Amino acid sequence: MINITIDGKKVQVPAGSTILQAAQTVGIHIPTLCHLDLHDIKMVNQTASCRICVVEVEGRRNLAPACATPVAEGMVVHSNTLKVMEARRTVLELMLSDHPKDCLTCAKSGECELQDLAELFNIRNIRVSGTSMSTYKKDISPSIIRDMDKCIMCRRCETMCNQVQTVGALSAVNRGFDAVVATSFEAPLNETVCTYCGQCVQVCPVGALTEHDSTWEVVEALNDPDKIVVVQTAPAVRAALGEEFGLEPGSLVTGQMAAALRRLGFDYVFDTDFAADLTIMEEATELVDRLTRHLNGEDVPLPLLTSCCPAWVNFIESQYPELLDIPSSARSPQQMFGAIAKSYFAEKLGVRRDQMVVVSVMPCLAKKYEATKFEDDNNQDVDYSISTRELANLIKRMNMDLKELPEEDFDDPLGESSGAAVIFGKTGGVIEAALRTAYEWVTGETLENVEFEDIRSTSYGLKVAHIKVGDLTLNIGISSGLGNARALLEEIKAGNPNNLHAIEIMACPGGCVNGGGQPYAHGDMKKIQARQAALYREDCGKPIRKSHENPSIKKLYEEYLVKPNSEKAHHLLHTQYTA
Ligand code: HC0
Ligand code: SF4
Repeated sequence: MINITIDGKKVQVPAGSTILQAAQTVGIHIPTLCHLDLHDIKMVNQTASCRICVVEVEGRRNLAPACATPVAEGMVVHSNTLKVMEARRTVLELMLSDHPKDCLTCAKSGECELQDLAELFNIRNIRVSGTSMSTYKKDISPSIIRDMDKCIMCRRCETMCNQVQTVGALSAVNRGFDAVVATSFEAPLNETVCTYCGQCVQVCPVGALTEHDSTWEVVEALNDPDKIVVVQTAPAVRAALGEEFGLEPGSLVTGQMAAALRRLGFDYVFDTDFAADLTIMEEATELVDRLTRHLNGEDVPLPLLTSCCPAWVNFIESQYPELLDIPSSARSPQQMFGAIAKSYFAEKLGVRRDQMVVVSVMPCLAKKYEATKFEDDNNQDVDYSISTRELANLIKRMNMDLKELPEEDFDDPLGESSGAAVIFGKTGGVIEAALRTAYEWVTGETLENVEFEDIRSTSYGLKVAHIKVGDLTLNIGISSGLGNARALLEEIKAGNPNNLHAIEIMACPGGCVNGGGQPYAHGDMKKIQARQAALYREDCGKPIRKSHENPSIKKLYEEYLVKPNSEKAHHLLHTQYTA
């Protein structure tokens, strides 16, 4: 261990630690902009480029960046001298000299780490002048908006995209004031391998990367007397929306959220969880069918890969076109919901599909792109997908405080769901939900304990579990984060040595609770764990915890779809993948 002193406090840390890490162990806050250490998901952005974290080290002439300076025995550090404060202030002024001054209208206003520091250092004018502002064209994709004039070259997005997600859509180019993180050949994002996972948006400290907001379009639809506006809410939203209203991470606000949506003017407040149960009916049927044929000696594609995460689907389509026969053909719950709302439910109401507007509230930015892919008669199944952050903003805009609202229920019939559906929002949840159903279908027995502890995990890596289903042992893979997905796909290409039968993949580390559209976690992975625990609590409290026992789902098959994988179900609920 190494002993040092920071601001008069004695600190003992392992050799190899940085001054920043040492300071954190004794609660001394040294500000950073570029630095981000998410060691839980193996992301360390240590570019030491912003120089906000400089400190004085006795015996050294120059200030040292705390994030990149290793501790040494007997080192004496000062983090709050006048020299340090002046240096930080000058760095901030230099950054602001090449930064647009449109904070009033910036999508990140109030959440911007650069704005927070400018406020903290009381910067009221910028003494640095004579520099020319860079001017980049805004890149507007269905999911993400890149405004590179705001890029401060922290390179967190690049590290996230390359190191954690292994997509490689972003890298730093140019020098000096023109330095920026760009796509190859500066192509628009929608012409690159970007999956729209939105993890770069989650870690961007400024307004360079933000979601493509659709809240005004939703408000216009709500105000159109000729439209029936239906909303669905994803599992993970209820576990994070409260954070935007000052509630503790992990607070469940399912009932208040339904009340808020009703007061916003939605005609029907439904739940994506209903469609998650529907997904299990289709996906578990496919799993049982493939397993049965495999056991009968047929050559069937295994392992079955879950297909409900759109960023993951984008990833396999662009990076592993040779494996496109193995994902389940089931569409995601968001899309199953849209298709059923605009057919079954529209028919019940006696309206045409183009008289109905379907809005989804998702923790995810890739869902915005996914919504553009599915349509009938030139009319999208899901018209608008907004993020948890956008919903919070809408609720605040309408002068409501979520905390003050009563708890209300979803509407029928697309609002009823099981506990299996709500855990979709956490890594491992989809496969656990599928197992609850597949177990009973394969064995014909009642599954007494529905909680598959062996496949649950709070870590963000790969997990392989072996589950007994009657005489069968199912080998299950679970992965969140696209880097982990890549590792599993490479294993499959190498001949599937672990003989995996089914794999769940979610693009965001930890699952949808950590989606690109969730309240900014600012690197606090404890928040993600609290949101995960909240979904398990909601599952525990549900009277029905298996998808195939959901009465509204049973009725949907009786009245409309006939049975899982029927011709009608196939037309409305399944898809084909394209490279
Ligand atoms: Fe998810 Fe979903 S669980 S992808 O993470 O399957 O976004 O929450 O809505 O569609 O249900 C996100 C979350 C969903 C879908 C569901 C799935
Ligand atoms: Fe990379 Fe995901 Fe950002 Fe696209 S959305 S650039 S894949 S991190």
